[in-house]
Amino acid sequence: MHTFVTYQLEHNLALIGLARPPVNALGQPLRAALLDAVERAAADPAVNAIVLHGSSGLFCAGADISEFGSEASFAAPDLPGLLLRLTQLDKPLVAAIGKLALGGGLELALACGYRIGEPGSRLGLPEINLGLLPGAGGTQRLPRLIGAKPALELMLSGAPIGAADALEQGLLNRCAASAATLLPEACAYARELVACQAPAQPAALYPEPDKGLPEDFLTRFREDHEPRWKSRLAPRLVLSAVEAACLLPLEQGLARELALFKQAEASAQSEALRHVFFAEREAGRVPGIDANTPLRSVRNVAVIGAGTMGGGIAMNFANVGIPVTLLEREGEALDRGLAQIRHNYGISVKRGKLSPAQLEQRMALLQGTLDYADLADADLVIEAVFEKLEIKQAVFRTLDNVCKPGAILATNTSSLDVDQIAAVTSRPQDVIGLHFFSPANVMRLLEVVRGKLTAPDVLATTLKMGRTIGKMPVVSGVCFGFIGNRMLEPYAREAHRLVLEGATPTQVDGVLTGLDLSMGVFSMLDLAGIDVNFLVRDANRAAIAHDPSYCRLGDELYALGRYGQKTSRGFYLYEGRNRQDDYEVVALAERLAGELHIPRRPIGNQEIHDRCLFMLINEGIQLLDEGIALRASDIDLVWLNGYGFPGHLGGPLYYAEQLGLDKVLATLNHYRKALGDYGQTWFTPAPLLERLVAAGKQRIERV
Ligand code: 3H9
Repeated sequence: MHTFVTYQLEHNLALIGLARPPVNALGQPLRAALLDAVERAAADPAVNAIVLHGSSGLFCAGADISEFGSEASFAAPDLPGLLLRLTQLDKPLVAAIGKLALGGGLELALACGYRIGEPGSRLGLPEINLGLLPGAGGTQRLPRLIGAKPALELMLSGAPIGAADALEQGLLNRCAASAATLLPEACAYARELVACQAPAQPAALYPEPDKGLPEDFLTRFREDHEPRWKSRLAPRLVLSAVEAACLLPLEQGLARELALFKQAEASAQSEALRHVFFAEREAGRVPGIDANTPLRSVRNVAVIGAGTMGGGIAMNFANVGIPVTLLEREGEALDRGLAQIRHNYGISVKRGKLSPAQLEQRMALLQGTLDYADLADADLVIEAVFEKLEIKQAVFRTLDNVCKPGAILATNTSSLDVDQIAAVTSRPQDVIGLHFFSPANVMRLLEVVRGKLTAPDVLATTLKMGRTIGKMPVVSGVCFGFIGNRMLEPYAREAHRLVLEGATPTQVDGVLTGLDLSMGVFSMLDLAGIDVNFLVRDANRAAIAHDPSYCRLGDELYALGRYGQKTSRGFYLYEGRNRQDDYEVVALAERLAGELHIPRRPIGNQEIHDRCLFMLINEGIQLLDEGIALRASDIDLVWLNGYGFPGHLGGPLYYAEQLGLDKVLATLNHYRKALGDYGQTWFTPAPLLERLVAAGKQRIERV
């Protein structure tokens, strides 16, 4: 039988070790075992103090996320009650924080009177990423320990801090010399506390957490931050809880926190974000590879093309200490590329995110070259040249000649056929697509495109590499545009068409940003470049030629040289970063509608929502049916991490499930009829959607 905790008595100290791999999530079984162990120590007169630690070194990653939304979440002993009990013991408790104390794990440490970390410890309250707030005393005890402002920042950012910061902020009392000495140092600390008769719970350092802050601090804070929160609930609840910490006695504050937590836990937003949490872990499980798949070693990387994309890709590797050879055709372009990278790092230095020394270290990892021969030793080569099949094939022929056997040859194509690129080499098993999103040093999504012949170890290696450089890798099969851009096509097509029918770009974008997407279609196209979008569309012209209205507005803007932000004109007019509507675009839409015999009419927001979003969803379901995406949640991850879909809606396919698949299907069928020939052409429901609805399924899966 599993015991979930270890218990040792050592010279009047009780050592209680959390032992629930992999991360000591505080699910009901661990809570019960911990309470038993603590009561045993409390009742034993031979015990003077308690040291709480993670028996395998890692302290605790918080509440068990899989329990949320079920009865187990607050099954006895519940976490707030358990932690309250810890604060009532009359023996000092020392939390020995190895590696991680996150969420409920940090709250557990806060309920202990004393905390010691090690140099590698990371402490944080990431509940906000799950649409939650700390619900086991964190919102009340942390402000009383470090003050309202830093506590609020920790809770709202959700990002963990390191041991040095935690020590400085007063979150840790001490830091051990190393992870190996953490436990003995924690025991020595406990003995000192006993020797000096320290109280089991030291007095709060900030009994009034907002003391010293301006009187209207919280009101101003809310006003300043609310616009960025859009419709997110959790940050507002965090703020309410901290308000309670400032206004109410601890006991009442804890009760208020609990009520707020339960509200968050029951919210659709939190449920969606929990879906995202598990989707991210699931994405790593790929048929054909597992923990036993051997990995190729990637000690150095080469990137071909020092433009915006190539430069951004190269930065990802330099950021984690991997040397990169950057290849360009001409010295001037190479110099420009390297200067741009230095400029980008310079911005991070200005923002205090990087030290000047770190900038130099990273630049030193980047080696420019004009000679393919310098790529002979690269373990991984990523091509980021112009998006044209013949050009990319030529690059791969050269790579085939110069690269060492076993090197992974990757293309950053956003839409071309990876198999056709692989086919020009003598080693298609080593070829894979690595589709980074612009700006490549910032965007988290990495589509890993598995070709027909891509070897399992190449896939496994690139997936791992993707995580190492901080990306969210999602596997896609080969098709035009892969997962993300293929779904973008019908979504953008519908947006274009709606403007011909009578909507305006602002109206369409407003509906989408109203849903909390980070950008509307037209702002996104203006940013990405109408020319870029045109060229991608043009490469696939045969598939759309039968619809003369297809993205016609975009084609015309391209012909006018209105490429978007870079030319200060696109779907909108730009003055610096300011965006305005342009009556010329509306006039153009009117003219095109006339030529194409498209009747213009007022378009309602619901219609914009349904036509854009349901087209996106329909294409996603079709991709799943074709096996291009492995699972619905992978598709969600692509749109969440690459296209600004809001996490609290869980991704487009999760969103469809919440709306009801029958509703999505009925709406598609409605427009199929209502929009005449156009509807007949484009509004065919994906057969999988029809099968799912016919089978009464609520979840999107392959059936
Ligand atoms: C909370 O605490 C609420 C309280 O305030 C109030 C309560 C009343 N629960 O990510 P990995 C699993 S909210 C359940 O692949 P890594 C994970 O699913 C919680 N399971 O490894 C995976 O399982 P599998 C606040 C969890 O090394 C395995 O562990 N805490 C939990 O890259 C390995 O995870 C958080 O939000 C959990 N809490 O990263 C922390 N954590 O192998 C969330 C992990 O079957 N967790 N698992 O797929 C993390 O950020 C990362 O998992 C962590 C490890 C950094 C810990």
